[in-house]
Amino acid sequence: HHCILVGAPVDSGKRRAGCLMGPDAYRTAGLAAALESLGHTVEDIGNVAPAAHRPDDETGKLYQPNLTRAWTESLSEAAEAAMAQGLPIFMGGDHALALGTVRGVANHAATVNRPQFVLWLDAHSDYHSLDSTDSGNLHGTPVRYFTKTATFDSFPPVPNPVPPENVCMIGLRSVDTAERAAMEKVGIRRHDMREIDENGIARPLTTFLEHVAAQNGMLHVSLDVDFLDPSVAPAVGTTVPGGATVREAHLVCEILHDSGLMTSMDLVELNPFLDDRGRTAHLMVDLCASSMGRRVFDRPTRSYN
Ligand code: DIR
Ligand code: MN
Ligand code: MN
Ligand code: MN
Repeated sequence: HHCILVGAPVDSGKRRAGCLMGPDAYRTAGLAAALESLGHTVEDIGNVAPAAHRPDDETGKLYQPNLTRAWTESLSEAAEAAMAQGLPIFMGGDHALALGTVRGVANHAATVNRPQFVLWLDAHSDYHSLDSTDSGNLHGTPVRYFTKTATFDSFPPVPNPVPPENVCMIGLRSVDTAERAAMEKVGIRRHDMREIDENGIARPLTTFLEHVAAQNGMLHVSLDVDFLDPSVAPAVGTTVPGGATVREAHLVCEILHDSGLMTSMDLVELNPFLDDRGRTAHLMVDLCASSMGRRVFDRPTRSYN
């Protein structure tokens, strides 16, 4: 693959600062070299900047809506452009960046007449509307936005929404009441940690991937640091106990690679200010490497039946 590293130092999606340092933490942790060692070509295009915008004030319930809108505009453009050149990896930045990246990759998918799918690896469902959010933090809203299942006032319109049936969430363990009620009305594939405990993590993923493959879909993977258990990934502002283990996360990424379906990826919510000697940044780089082909041994290409 030709991997395009896109820095997205979005820090406006929630109040605790630090995600702006994410792109440089991934660079420092060796993301480009890890991908090159797997035989990919890598191009780091530097950091995207937010579009021109009016400064935010402290009125209103939403936190920094003007800045987040500006990021949505510039990242959507950058994502659509990068899709035409290779496989973009968006180095976040908090999860508000996905308002832009998913809007952009879905626009690209429409130009090549293929359906867009999204795998959301997160403790949270990020399915708030501008009305339902209690926190006012826009990192809790991208899935609602790119599925166009609510109106988002003065945000850029979504010309190519991702159908809710094309979204699969794995790792859920913190879903707000309003999100849960809204999700029950649509066909998002949602897999909470209890299901993973009972059945393993491979089953819901492979079922979803078969669905993506059957439709010749494009697949965007959005990996939130808090998908992982905080004991192995402490560098995130919204830790939730009971997350994926290191091996569960690698298995997801290894299966993704073997599927050959992933066409773009977000690495989000890393807050290097909260890290422990870079261990979370390194784990995220290792997971990205697994999703791009790193393995211990090759697997047999045939099945055993
Ligand atoms: C939380 C979102 N449900 C909120 N938390 C997230 O603020 O609405 N953390 N997305 O990563
Ligand atoms: Mn998230
Ligand atoms: Mn989260
Ligand atoms: Mn490959």
